[in-house]
Amino acid sequence: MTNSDTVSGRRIDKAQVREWFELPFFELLHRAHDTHRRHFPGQRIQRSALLSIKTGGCSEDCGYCAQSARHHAHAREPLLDTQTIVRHAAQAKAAGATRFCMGAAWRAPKDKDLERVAEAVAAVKSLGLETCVTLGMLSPPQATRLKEAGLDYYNHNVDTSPEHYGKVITTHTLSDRLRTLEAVREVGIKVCCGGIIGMGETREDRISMLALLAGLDPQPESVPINQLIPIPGTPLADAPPVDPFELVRTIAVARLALPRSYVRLSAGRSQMSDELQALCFYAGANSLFYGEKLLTAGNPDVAHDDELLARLDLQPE
Ligand code: SAM
Ligand code: DTB
Ligand code: SF4
Repeated sequence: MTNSDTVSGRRIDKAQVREWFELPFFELLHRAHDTHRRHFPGQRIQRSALLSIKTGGCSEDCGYCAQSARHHAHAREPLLDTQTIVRHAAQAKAAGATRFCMGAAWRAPKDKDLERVAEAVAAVKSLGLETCVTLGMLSPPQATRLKEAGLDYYNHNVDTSPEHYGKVITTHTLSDRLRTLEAVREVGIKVCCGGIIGMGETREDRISMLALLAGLDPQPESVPINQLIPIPGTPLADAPPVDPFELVRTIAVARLALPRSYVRLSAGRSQMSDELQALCFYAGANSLFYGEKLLTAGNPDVAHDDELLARLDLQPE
């Protein structure tokens, strides 16, 4: 049975995901790369730009996050105006990004703020960019409003396994997040949903998280795999780093479990060698954040990424 048969033919449960994780490293890489090549052109990579449109002061206590008001405060910046957002989007387009993602540090947006974001989405979309926002929890009418504005993707991560979730975040639950994902799906916005590795979770947690993501029906179109960027002053500042080959395995299993999704090698690339990133691309990662800054933390500079992609003969979408 091929992997795609597995995907269309039966549920991807934890046992299946565990079996993949436990394959010999090169057998796993081989299968993941083969699956990747069956569903995507082998030498293409999608690039998304990211802009923090409202920074810091968030009510939630996510243990990894620089923007929680409960941790040692980071820079705070109120919601940017549409003109400023559009200026950044135009620059990102000129630099080569095809998707523009806007992030806001909210538990959930107020309706008046959502209206301003909807305006910004429509304006960014009119530049010919795909649009994505991540604003926290949404009500069904808010999802409808974003759909009307022309939003393509909503990012809302499950972040970790159901078992580990409560050890990282206590101010909302995984069920809250799943409810927002449903509201977004319901109105026909594409879903970007993934998680973080390196938050003190076990491999069993990573298995459980990937089984959860693979079981979303339909599967998310886009799956960001973030490696924790340890932020001083947050509870996870000293989390033990994950073995880089475990990251590669996680990407490879994500590729097998979600064969048609874009798998984005997201936060943490500044801390990775070029060689490690190349292994991740071979394992099935086919998207990245492009631009010097993520939301508050750094990302490789554009010149370095351009050179890396050229050295690997990867063509930007
Ligand atoms: N407030 C919204 C939310 O929680 O969905 C949107 C912004 S939040 C910063 C978006 C995602 O960024 C989180 O779900 C998490 O996966 C990722 N993230 C945040 N801080 C991170 C860090 N220090 N290292 C890695 N990923 C991080
Ligand atoms: C996602 O999964 N990763 C991005 C995006 N969605 C919004 C955010 C990464 C944030 C990294 C830490 C920071 O910049 O503060
Ligand atoms: Fe707030 Fe999102 Fe950061 Fe959690 S991850 S503290 S909800 S900005």
